[in-house]
Amino acid sequence: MSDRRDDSYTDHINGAQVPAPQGNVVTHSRPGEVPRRSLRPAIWIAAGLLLATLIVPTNAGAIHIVRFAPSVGYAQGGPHNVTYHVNLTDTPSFDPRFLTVAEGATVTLDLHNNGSYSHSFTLSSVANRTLNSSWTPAQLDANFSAHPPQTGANITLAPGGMATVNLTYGASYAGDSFEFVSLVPYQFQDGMWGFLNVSLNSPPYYLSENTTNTPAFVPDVLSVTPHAYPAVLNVTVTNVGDFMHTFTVASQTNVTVPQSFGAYFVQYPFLTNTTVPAGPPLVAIANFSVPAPGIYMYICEASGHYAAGMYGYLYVGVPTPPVAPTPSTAVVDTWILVGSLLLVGIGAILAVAATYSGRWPRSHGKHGGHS
Ligand SMILES: [Cu+2]
Repeated sequence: MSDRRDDSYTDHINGAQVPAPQGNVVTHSRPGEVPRRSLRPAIWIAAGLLLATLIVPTNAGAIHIVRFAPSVGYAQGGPHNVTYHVNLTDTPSFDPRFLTVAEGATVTLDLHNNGSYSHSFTLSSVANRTLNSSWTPAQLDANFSAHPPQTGANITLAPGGMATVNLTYGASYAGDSFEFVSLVPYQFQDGMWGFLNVSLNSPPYYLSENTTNTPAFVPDVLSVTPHAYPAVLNVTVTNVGDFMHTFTVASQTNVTVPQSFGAYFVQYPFLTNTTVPAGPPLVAIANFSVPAPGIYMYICEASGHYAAGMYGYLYVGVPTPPVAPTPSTAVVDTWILVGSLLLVGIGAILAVAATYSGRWPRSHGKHGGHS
């Protein structure tokens, strides 16, 4: 007993050659049989190519990471004590105006009058008392006569003058806030005030930022997860380009700074507005504190830089997004992923189809094979 088709096939090839009828073509296929074998490699190659598109988003991500690496700068814990460089300006203002020191730690205030008028740094010794900005200069003086300023923290600086103040607050002051003002008439009333906050014993957090000629901040996302608030941040900003920039952090959370940021920052004073010099030392330290969790936007105030995309986000106590929030890049990445998923799905369907249409290379011996 044997396969009739094999017998007939053997008989055929061993028999006398018969010329094909005119107009017909002789093949090994039976009438109506589709030469499917030639299609199967095409199906498998197509499926393989489509599955290979899995590599596309991986590569796109790699390019993205290289371009922005590191896309997120994470804070490092630092030493206990903290130093602030506080400018006394003719605005008139203190910059920065919100300072924080942990209980038991020493805060060093490097005061610098970089204006053309005299200013004073006068720190209240009364905790959690906000001075009344509608007071006259005489009423303000009367207040400090009744409640003398913090010892060693009532200093008047001539233009260009500098002074250093060291202060330490014990644990009983944790959570307290002390206002400081300028006693030069009408400067306090015009906005020259700030607050020194005593936080729980949490260290300052150290971050690194760079400014480039693009112009851009690299990274454009900073992340810190403080244990207590307000939290002291110490951001080292390095200028790796040739232009002057500023590292200007908004005080509102979850807000996009408007393009006309000048008016905005008058209404909502920034947490810090640190100049990043174009020449040596090319490094600036931004000391400031953040009062609460949230996303704080930072921008460069140099003309045209913010509009050209020089901004970033400081994530405080909230998780950072998986991709840096650069809108155009995020959209491209999303569509690459969606497109790849579609292609992978098609590839999988083709692979299943190829499985059901038969194995390839096809096993021999069932029919049409040479024994
Ligand atoms: Cu800039």
